[in-house]
Amino acid sequence: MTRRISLTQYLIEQQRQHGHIPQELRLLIEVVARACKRIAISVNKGELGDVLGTAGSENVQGEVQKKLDIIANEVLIEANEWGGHLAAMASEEMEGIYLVPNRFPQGEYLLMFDPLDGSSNIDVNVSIGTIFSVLKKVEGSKGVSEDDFLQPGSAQAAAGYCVYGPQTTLVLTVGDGVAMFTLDREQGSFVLTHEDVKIPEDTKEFAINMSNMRHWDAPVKRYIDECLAGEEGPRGKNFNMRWIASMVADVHRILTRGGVFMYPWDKREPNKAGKLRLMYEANPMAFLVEQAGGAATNARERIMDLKPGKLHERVAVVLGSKNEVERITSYHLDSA
Ligand code: AHM
Ligand code: MG
Repeated sequence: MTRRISLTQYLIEQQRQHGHIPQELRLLIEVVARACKRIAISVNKGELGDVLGTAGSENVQGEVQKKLDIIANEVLIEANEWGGHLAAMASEEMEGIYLVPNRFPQGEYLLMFDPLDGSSNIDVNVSIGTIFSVLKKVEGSKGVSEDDFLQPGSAQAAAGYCVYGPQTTLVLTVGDGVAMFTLDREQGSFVLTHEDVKIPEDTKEFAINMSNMRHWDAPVKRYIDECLAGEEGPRGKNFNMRWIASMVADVHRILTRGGVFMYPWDKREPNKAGKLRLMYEANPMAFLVEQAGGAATNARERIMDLKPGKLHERVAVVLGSKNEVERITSYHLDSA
């Protein structure tokens, strides 16, 4: 059985014994976790807390903002701005970067987040989550600008998500494997429930929004057709499909029992980008999935090798069980 230690104890072990994280990073992760607890409280109140529905505004990508998108964004900023560990933050819900106000001490880290992922599921009581990624400011750079954020995912110091589902679970990597912590509501603390999470290399389960099939590129169609052909087809086995439409929940299932998740580029998008955001969604999930022995590509290249060109960059995403991701990637490379 997994040792039932708190998130704090886990992080202190990472700091002391393994030397993986400096104290500032440990404290920063604790603050993010505290913010997630506050967001979980709002999510759980739902209609009773008057937090459901739209806020009557749009974010930088022209998407309608939900009340909870805005609440979660504010909670994360308020919790993190005064701690002294951060230089700046960036969020899917804000156009530019958020500089730590001068009245607070400045740190070396940069925090990025999708405050509430799976917005379309908020009002229907289906799992949603917060995704976060931590970078370190490039050494020697004075002040902080958007350029400081444009580092490849391989530079992440930590990444994780908190899924608000039947349980509230925080999933974290600091580059030493993946650990899961379940929120104990009586105690108010995250408790370690899975250590050294591993994604099986093979799977019989895929996740994709099938309603986009008519827009797909040929290699995506080939892969899914082969899965759907079942035992009689070239794969010689039957596949199951799941699509929650909350990346956090789909990735959580994959970290728990394997599978492959795809949000590929499709023909509606002229510049070959996908729907999901590189900095707030793809990079942190790719870091977690790789740390659990899986793989993550944009259907051609490793996601964590991509050099971002802008903060809100979008990217195609294929991640999960290693052999399946490699197969989908090779179908794309063969067709090029
Ligand atoms: P969001 O960050 O605005 O919620 O959008 C991202 C979400 C992902 O969680 C999910 O995988 C995808 O969008 C679902 O998209 P679709 O509704 O096209 O199936
Ligand atoms: Mg999202």
